[in-house]
Amino acid sequence: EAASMFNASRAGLIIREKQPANLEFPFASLGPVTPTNEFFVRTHFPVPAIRARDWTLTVDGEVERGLVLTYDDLLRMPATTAPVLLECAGNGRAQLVPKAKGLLWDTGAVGTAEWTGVPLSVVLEKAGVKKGAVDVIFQGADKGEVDDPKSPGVVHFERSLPLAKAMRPEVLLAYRMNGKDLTPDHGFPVRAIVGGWYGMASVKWLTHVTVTATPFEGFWQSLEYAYWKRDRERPTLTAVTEVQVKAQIARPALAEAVQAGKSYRVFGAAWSGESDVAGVEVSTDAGKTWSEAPLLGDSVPFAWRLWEFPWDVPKTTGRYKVMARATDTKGHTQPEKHDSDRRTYMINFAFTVEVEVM
Ligand code: MTE
Ligand code: MO
Repeated sequence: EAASMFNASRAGLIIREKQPANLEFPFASLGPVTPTNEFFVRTHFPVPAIRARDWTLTVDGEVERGLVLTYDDLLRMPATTAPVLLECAGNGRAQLVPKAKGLLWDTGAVGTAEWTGVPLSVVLEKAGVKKGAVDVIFQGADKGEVDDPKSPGVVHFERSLPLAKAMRPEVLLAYRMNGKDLTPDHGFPVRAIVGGWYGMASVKWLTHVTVTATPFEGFWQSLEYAYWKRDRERPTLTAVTEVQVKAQIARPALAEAVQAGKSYRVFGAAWSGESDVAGVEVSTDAGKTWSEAPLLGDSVPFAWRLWEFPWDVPKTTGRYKVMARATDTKGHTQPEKHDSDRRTYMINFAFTVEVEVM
């Protein structure tokens, strides 16, 4: 099982950790949809081996009718297919100064795939959510030892959504990725897909959906994947949720040689969790001046938007610093620096790509 993850089809991915598998997409290969064998993999524990015929999804807690769904039950329910972006909350961590702890993702812990699944709302409506319910917890089959002062020992990977988000159409119980059954490392047989939120919300190998009357405070949202939110200057660790606005450059790649005096097509993607990208700007002089970069195609909610910028490369050779920054339709734009209250998550300051004009 584990060995199969390192076969030839994985040759295109950058290995950040072998066991458990943490693999990064080479962002220079950017396209509209990320092929499954190039899609980044983020796992905290060994991949659980689950056969579709043995799998069940238990829906319990604050519901009128508890449910136990089989894989076939789920496949018979109304499904939707949509491209949705997943970005790990730690994407870009390698760009932090001083050097951060944790997996040092560069720019490739992000991808957009086409997911097929049943809206969670369909299943919750079938179960009948009781009045007073506030949270919906997703539990994955994978588990392991964590360093949690509140509940030391073995825990499952678990995350919750507030009920209002759980009922949104962009929250799916997904069983297909890019038109095929999920692969083991992407959550076979069924995972959550939470459009607009960082990847940790999209729980893989999903086996339990529990509705609760009190806010969930599991390890993966009160200690990990949590940031310091200041309320009248008093910081509290708060769960990371919505994806922050960001543009990333695919080409030129770091240290790429660019021809002097010619035109070069700077190319990248931009996204923002629950809103659309309004515009992208590019700077080729380390952020002194910025120009609008045309957006390509149409805006698709919860997916990324590709953009390009025709750069008239100067005749003067030397090092140039290329940057991109996006603004979303809510008016948010990327910051210049990382806010340390975010710890090593939600890293969306505008990165610099140094290129050699020659
Ligand atoms: N679900 C389970 N059960 N276990 C995990 O370790 N990792 C999460 C999320 N779902 C994880 C999980 C994190 S942090 C991310 S970024 C995404 O899965 C990555 O999804 P992918 O591996 O399909 O790219
Ligand atoms: Mo993640």
